[in-house]
Order: sequence, then structure tokens, then C-alpha cells
Amino acid sequence: MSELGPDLCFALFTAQTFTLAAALPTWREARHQAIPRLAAAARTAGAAHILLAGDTFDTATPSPGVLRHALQAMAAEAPQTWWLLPGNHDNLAEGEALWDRIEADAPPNVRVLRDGAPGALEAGAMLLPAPVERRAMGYDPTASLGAVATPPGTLRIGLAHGGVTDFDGSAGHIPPDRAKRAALDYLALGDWHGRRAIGPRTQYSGSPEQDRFRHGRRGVCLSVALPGVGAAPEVVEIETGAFLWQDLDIALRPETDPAAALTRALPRERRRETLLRVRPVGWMRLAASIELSAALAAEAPDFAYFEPRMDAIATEVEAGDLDAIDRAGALRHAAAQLHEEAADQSRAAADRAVAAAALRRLYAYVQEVDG
Ligand SMILES: [Mn+2]
Repeated sequence: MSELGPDLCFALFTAQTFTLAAALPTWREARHQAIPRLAAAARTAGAAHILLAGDTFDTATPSPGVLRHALQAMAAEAPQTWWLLPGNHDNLAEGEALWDRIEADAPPNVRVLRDGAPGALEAGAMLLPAPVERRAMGYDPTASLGAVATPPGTLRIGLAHGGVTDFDGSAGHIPPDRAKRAALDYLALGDWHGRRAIGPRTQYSGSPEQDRFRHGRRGVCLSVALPGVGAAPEVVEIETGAFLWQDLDIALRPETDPAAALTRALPRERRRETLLRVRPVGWMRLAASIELSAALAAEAPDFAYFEPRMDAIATEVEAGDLDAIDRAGALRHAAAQLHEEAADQSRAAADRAVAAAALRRLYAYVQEVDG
């Protein structure tokens, strides 16, 4: 349950996919079910504590129902204790009313990490939280962790939210060696939606339920066991996500049977819980494009979401194809014109794609009428 950082281009992309996701009631429910799934993972791992590394909520003003149901679901998962860190989306400044409400309504097994004070997870293990003050994170929230004193011989576990510097182009501020600098046995990070290890002691679990096309796998959480002060953490991924957001490229050549290639490439399992963007890449004959369209249309209803992307496939048009539309007259003239426009390298790629798509439509239409 984390949300990615401040990259503007990515934010635009996020907005689109998020709108798409929010439109799926089954996905919204899966997102809620992340709470019992996390608890089940904790029980399997024998973990007493569940650390949520920020952006438990996408916004500082979630609807009363979303908030109430989240807290009720956490209450139902005692004896595990839930530790909630404010992230940038549910940050302290914008989320003042939110965190007041949570503190007022929270069941005993939900703890809010509103200030940076260290707290005992249990005897011998201190949690050092770094809550996010405001949405625009122009600073390193972990900067003060090194100065936090803990009793000798206790585990120091950092919990923070934000980007690591020089990581995938993110404008993050957390140094990748923060765990070492602050003498942390482990630093649990949120913000990045995918699962990512910065080092053995510094890791992003990613979102337990994915919400965009990017990471190409179902969401996971991390089971982290700390055998002792200074000892190497034992980190195990546990899948928690229901929905797979997948981008799939299908290589086509003129001799390829497009329907067979599609069948081979598409996932077989859990299609109802798969959101798919399919991109045919390469060349195909005009006749094959009709077969491909039919095959795509036939497969689409199996999936939670299915989007064919036709911007990377070129259609090979032969003289016979244009003859199949018409040998002369207005239709033939239109077809020849579209063929020319689709091949004209001086035109913008988007315009060429429109012309190619129009030619495919025209061809398909004539085949249908004549067939
Ligand atoms: Mn975030």
C-alpha cells in the first residue's frame, strides 16, 4: 500500500492506470483484502508485527467507509500488531484530521507512528519511524535516524517512506547506505510499488496489491526475520496480490499465424485476475490482421482488462490485397491513398498508424461484405 514518488511523467501515467483500476470493483475489493492477506502472511511466517511503510491510504482524505473498513479489518487480525507510518499521500500535514480520526478509532492492535520517537516493538527490538511531514518530499526523512539513541544490545529497525537517491531516476533523498550510517539492523522502505532490494538491510516490499502496469508481477510483502543484533536479516517474499498487471509483446512476421502466436503468448491461469496490454510487434499481412483482430476479440472477455495496442505492428500490403478491396473505382482509390499514407515516412508515426488502421478496417469490411 504505497504510492510512487514525485516524478511528473510517472504521475500522469499513474493517474490513467489508477482511474482504470478504480473502475474495477473486483480490484477495489482485492485492495481491501490485502489486509487479511498480509495478516495471513504474517501468521504463516510467525511474525507478530506488520509494518506498513507509508501510503496506507492514497489520499489524506479517504472516504469514511474505506477508513472504517480498513481499521475493522486490522482489528479482526489480532494478535498481530499493525504499525502505520504516514507516507507522502497520507502525510502528517494534509492528513492531520485523518490521523486524529485513526488515533480516536484505532483498535488496540493498531499503532500510529505520528512522531519520530522510537518505540519498542517488543523487548530487545526498537522501531525507529520516519513519518512524512508533507506531500512534496524535498528532504531525506531518514536523516535523523542515526541520532536516535536506543539501549545497547537492542535491534534497531527503521521504517521510512520515500525514494532512494539515484534509484531508477527517482528524485529520492534517502541515501542507499542509510542503514549502515544509522546503525540499523534493517530499514523497511515504502513508496516504490515494486519489490526492490537496495541492499540486504534496506528493502522495498512494494505494494501488496499492484495498481499499475509497471512491475509485471503480483504484489508481495516481505517476511523479515532478524536473528540478532548485527546478524544478517532473513528476507522472504510472500505473494499477497490478487491482480497481475501485465504488458505482453507478441512478435509477428508475415509468415506467422497471428492467432496461434496470440494463443501461445497469453497467460492461461487466473485470467479473471489479469489486466493485460497486448502489443503485436513486427510485420503482418493484411489478411493476417483480420485474423489477429478476431483472435484478440475472442480472448478479451476472459480478462479483467484487455487492451490491444497496435502502434508497433506494421501491415504488409501487397498488390493483391488492394485488388481484394477493389480493382478500380472509389474504394480502390481510397485504399491506395491509405496505403500510400501509411508508408509515407515524412508523416508523423501517429498519422501513419491511423492510415494503416483505416486500411485494415476497409479491407476487413470488404471481406465481410464479399464473404
Ligand atoms: Mn509515497
